[in-house]
Amino acid sequence: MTSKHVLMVAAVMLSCSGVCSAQTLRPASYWKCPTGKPGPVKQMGFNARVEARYSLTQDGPALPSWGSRDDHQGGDGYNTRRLRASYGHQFGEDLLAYAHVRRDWGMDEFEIRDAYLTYSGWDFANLTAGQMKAPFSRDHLTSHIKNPLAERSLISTILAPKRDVGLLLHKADCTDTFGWYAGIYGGDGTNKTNTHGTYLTVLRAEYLATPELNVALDWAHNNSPLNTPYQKLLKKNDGAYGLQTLYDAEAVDEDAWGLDLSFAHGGTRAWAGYTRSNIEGGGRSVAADGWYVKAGHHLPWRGETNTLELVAGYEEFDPNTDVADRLDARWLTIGFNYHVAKSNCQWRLQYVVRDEKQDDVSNNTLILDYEHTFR
Ligand SMILES: [Ca+2]
Ligand SMILES: [Ca+2]
Repeated sequence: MTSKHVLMVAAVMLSCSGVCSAQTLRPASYWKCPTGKPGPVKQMGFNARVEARYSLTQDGPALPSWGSRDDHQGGDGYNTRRLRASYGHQFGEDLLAYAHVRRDWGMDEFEIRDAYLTYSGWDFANLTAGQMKAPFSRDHLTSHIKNPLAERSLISTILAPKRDVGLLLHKADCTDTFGWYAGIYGGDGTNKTNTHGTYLTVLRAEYLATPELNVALDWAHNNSPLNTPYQKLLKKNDGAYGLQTLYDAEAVDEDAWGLDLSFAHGGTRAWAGYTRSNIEGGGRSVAADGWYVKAGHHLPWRGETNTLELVAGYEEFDPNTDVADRLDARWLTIGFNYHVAKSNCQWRLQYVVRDEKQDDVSNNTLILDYEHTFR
């Protein structure tokens, strides 16, 4: 941790103010709700976000690599994990432009995350074009700072499609009871052009059953061989299951489906999700799946209910259902979040007990995390 890091984090902490945003039931906000309407609000103007983290992971032999940066391969200890900036601008009634860049831990320069335009002049749907999050998995679609846990679930980081370049039709605004998203992308991932004539297709439907309960169903198909999160997992773990040769041969189809829900009542919130993916190529077929539940409860303190939140989560992830190995993960997280200014400025102290179905290794992690959005 350099003196520059210390100064930067100290400056950010001192600027922590009472600014906050409402918790959303609908995770993906590609559009701005009219003033006064509840729901996802795409923040206009300039925003910046910093996440600073200290993590300590047990260093057992043959650690599975999840690429989380919290293990020794990822360089645990202190890191400035997220350094983000975004700018949103609304042109008149029906056009919104949004851009989001990052210079996270280990990066030498800024990288484009989102760059898109949304047109809302039609009644039947809005159209978003550019680079954006593919609409799959609540856990992936919700900004990290609004996640109860310091880590997103493994199914959302490994099985869900990520940011991509393409077109998205969506009708899931604000208080719509039913919401839907239909997107087509190059499938090659962030800042990649489609060079293979292959595509990622994603569908998502959401239902606001009550103002407190949102359930959703996802489906995706990707026949691009480049840069999928599952392929990255194989690479990090020495080409597990022999599938890397299929990816290298550019002949792999990935299908995924999932469901998720979120519930919020008073000071309590709970999320749950399941995803299953099938990978096919070269006459081989592999299934991967997993699920998670996580919850938080705000403890009242001096008349405030948003200060201290106890959190817990459990997840299972199986990257190959035919094989029992050290990549079969069962993780239990417990800890608390201290909300200085609701979810826009918070501390997290969490302990992750990482159990492997086979050949358990010592790899539990302690995380102290500080995250701040300012605008
Ligand atoms: Ca397995
Ligand atoms: Ca373990």
